[in-house]
Amino acid sequence: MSQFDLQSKIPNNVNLAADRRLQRALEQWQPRYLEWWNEMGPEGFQAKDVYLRTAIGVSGDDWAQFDYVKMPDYRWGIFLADQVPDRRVPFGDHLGNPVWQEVPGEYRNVLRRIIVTQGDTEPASVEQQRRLGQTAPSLYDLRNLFQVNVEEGRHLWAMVYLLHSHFGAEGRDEAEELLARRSGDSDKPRILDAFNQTCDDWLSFFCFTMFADRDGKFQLASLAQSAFDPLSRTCRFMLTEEAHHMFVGDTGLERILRRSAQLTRLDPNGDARAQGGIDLQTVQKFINYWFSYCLDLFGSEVSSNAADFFGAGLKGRFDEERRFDEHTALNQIKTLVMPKNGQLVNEDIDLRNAMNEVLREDYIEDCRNAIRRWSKVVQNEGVDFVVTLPSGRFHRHQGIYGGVQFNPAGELITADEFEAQRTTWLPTEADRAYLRSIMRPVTEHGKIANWIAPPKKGINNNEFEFEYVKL
Ligand code: BYC
Ligand code: FE
Ligand code: FE
Repeated sequence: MSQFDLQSKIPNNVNLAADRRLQRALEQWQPRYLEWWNEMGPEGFQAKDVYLRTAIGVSGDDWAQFDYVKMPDYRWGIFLADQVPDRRVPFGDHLGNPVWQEVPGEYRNVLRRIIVTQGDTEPASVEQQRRLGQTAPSLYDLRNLFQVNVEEGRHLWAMVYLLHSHFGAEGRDEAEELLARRSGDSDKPRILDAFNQTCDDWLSFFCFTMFADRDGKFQLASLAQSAFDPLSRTCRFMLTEEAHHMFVGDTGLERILRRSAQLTRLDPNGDARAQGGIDLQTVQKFINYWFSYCLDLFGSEVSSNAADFFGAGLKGRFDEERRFDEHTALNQIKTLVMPKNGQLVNEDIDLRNAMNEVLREDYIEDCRNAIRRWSKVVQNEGVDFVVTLPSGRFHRHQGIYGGVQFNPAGELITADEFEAQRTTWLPTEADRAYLRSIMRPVTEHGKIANWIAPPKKGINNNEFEFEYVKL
């Protein structure tokens, strides 16, 4: 078991005190991180006491403690899951060899890129969500937003630790750049498209934590398989925190859908907007939008990068060790549906080259489970509406379907046909303006905005009425 040092400047379980140079470098990065947090973190509420969980361990039920904390005082730390004794490379060309504690020279550049790409998403999400505190539907939701935000900040620390400890001067430069890029900025945007999209209303926030944080689950799980053991261990612990982020998104959307169904029933014309709520079709449009942007995060369906990552043992499949018997993925094929000359044709691809698609399919299946549950919630409220997940081809900007138009059922259509339907399939400026108009902050204990149902229970065995944020 690793030793926990929770008292020093940077809480950690990596024995930072024993490596003075690394400690000093990270302690120099720390004030710049705090500057970034103050400038780009949550707008307002920074001086308020928020009921937050903080990591104090990496395993068991008591890995976190709950207490009132002012966000800038949050104890952002470096925590790796415990080392697995005699761990072996679980897949790829180095299958069965001991895992690496240091970065092999030949993989230095690709590993750095993987870590930087992952690291970049963490502060990006905080930037995207920074204004949401102003319109939270309840203190419970406000607290959950801030919980997600501080933990995404910690995920940045997790990646910066790897950059500082294993990539020398280049790693330190990358760590600076992670604080310099800005979500949505035209000069210095974040690396991936989904993390440059506006997330200024709570329907978007719940879609984001449902679909983008769930992408995080799959990306982190595939990196948790990595032969580079420090990356594996840090991702394993990040997954522990990730569960709550997805819970916020999944239950947030479920609560909106329940309330939307109730208001649809209540209104004589079945118009939830007339009752100050969100109509089900609008929820569907936001699901379509965020789901499709998150599918792009998995990369090209056919990708030699993905094949190289797998062969090198850097990035595995989801739950590689448990779910597969064969771990080289050699001499196997995957059939993909390809758009060719205005038609869809099946094409066999070498499995390693299709690894992005393999991971994406597992992700889609995970999303589908939630969608089925939500439809039941709506129907149990007596409204005949089925929430659907659009086809993985719909509204894509990357990969083989990028730049080709499909309807939500996944059928090829022309660009004109797509444009004619755009406003029925995807959020419009008017939809966004409507959401802004109904999203007024609710800050009384136990009260909740009209457009969302209360949660079934509160946080850490507290009531929904608990004072989650002291205003
Ligand atoms: N946006 O051939 P391709 C999380 C670029 S969520 C912009 O497909 P490959 C979190 C690509 O960079 C987890 N650009 O290559 C959640 C490349 O450009 P260059 C976050 C894109 O290697 C919530 C070119 O297109 N991480 O942690 O197969 C809150 C060709 O790409 C995009 C990930 O999801 C895009 N979507 O795929 C907080 C990343 N897609 O280099 C945190 C996982 C492609 O030719 N995926 N491009 O100029 C990867 O890291 C993949 O390697 C890439 C590329 C998607 C980056
Ligand atoms: Fe994260
Ligand atoms: Fe997350």
